[in-house]
Amino acid sequence: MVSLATFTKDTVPVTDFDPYAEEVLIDPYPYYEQLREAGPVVLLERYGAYALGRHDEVHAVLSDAHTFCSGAGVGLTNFNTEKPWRKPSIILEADPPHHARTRKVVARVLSPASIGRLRETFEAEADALVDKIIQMGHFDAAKDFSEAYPLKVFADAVGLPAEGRENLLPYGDMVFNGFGPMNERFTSRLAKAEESVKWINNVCQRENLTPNGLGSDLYKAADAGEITHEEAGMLVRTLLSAGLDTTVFTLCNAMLCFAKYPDQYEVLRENPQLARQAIEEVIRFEPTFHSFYRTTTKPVEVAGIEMDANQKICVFVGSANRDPRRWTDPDKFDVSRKATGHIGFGTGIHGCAGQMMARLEGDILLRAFAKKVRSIELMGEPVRHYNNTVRGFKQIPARVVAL
Ligand code: OVM
Repeated sequence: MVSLATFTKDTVPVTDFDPYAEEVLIDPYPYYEQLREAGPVVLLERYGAYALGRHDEVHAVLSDAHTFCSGAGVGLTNFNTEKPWRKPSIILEADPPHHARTRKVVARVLSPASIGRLRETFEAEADALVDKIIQMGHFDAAKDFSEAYPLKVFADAVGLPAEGRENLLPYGDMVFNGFGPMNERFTSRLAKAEESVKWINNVCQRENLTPNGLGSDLYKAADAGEITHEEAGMLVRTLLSAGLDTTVFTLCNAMLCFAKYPDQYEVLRENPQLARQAIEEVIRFEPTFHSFYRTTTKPVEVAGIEMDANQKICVFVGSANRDPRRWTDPDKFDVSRKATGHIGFGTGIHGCAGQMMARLEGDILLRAFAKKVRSIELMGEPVRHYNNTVRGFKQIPARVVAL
């Protein structure tokens, strides 16, 4: 175990904790507890960044985008002094006032009113996929289920060609590794990324998107003069960066939770209407996103700790979601609890713009599953997917029994 034994220097506890160490990615929660107990603000010595593990401070920092900006990057790399590995996102890595213009367009394209039209198709695809895994009996809950669904329904919704979709997850994997340190996990991914980057950049072009999808909607906002056509392409890149690995891993985490806690699956199966609440609890209990950064724009005090301007702060949403100061029995997976208010989607002006889409996919697929599947059990050890920022699986050997 990485020692979190802390000593005090300039009043801030200092730790050698490495959030990107393999043993932490396997099970971060004992480390998060130590982080939270060490203090509201801790200095990650090896990365020269502050860390927040408690709900209240995480929430406060994410709620103040002027003091804690995103324009210097939301990863460890400080764009004020270091070169980003790709062209910065014009929404994720943008600050007020510019951020509002792109955010407004993306928010509309991903609003409940806009994505409501997808429901029937999403439901039909969910039914078909659940029938398929029931037919299979033994299946891989990662590949055959959690990957298959978003790669079909979300990619179709954006308007992507069927060909080449195998590039989407590797591309996202690189983006999410890129929010961490430039470690081996990131550089090895980058080294073999050329083809995925090329494919992604290509399908962001209007002529390669179907005319009625969400990608095309972004270009229509450009036709209307809200953004430029080049910006529309950049925002399609955002949909493809943020929209696949995240939902895939959330579905993986949901499947694993239900395999591990059959009593909780039973609750859902008896009342499939609980699917939406259950997905919320999955995202609280096993959030896909675990950490990202903000950068101070001026000298500021956080929980009594003075920080200089231009300092990186690592915000541990995975820890905040288990903070006993905020949650009763935080380490209990409980689909009956009201998990809304978790910050698995972040919060504030940069709070996940795709969260309604994520919920739509999760809710529909989980409900279809709960209506047809009596039980799910593991048939072997799940194989974890290691990433600097997001947690999920590449293989979950499982078996389902039909109702
Ligand atoms: C983007 C982007 C990429 C990854 C994640 C994300 C969580 C946004 O390119 O804008 O939001």
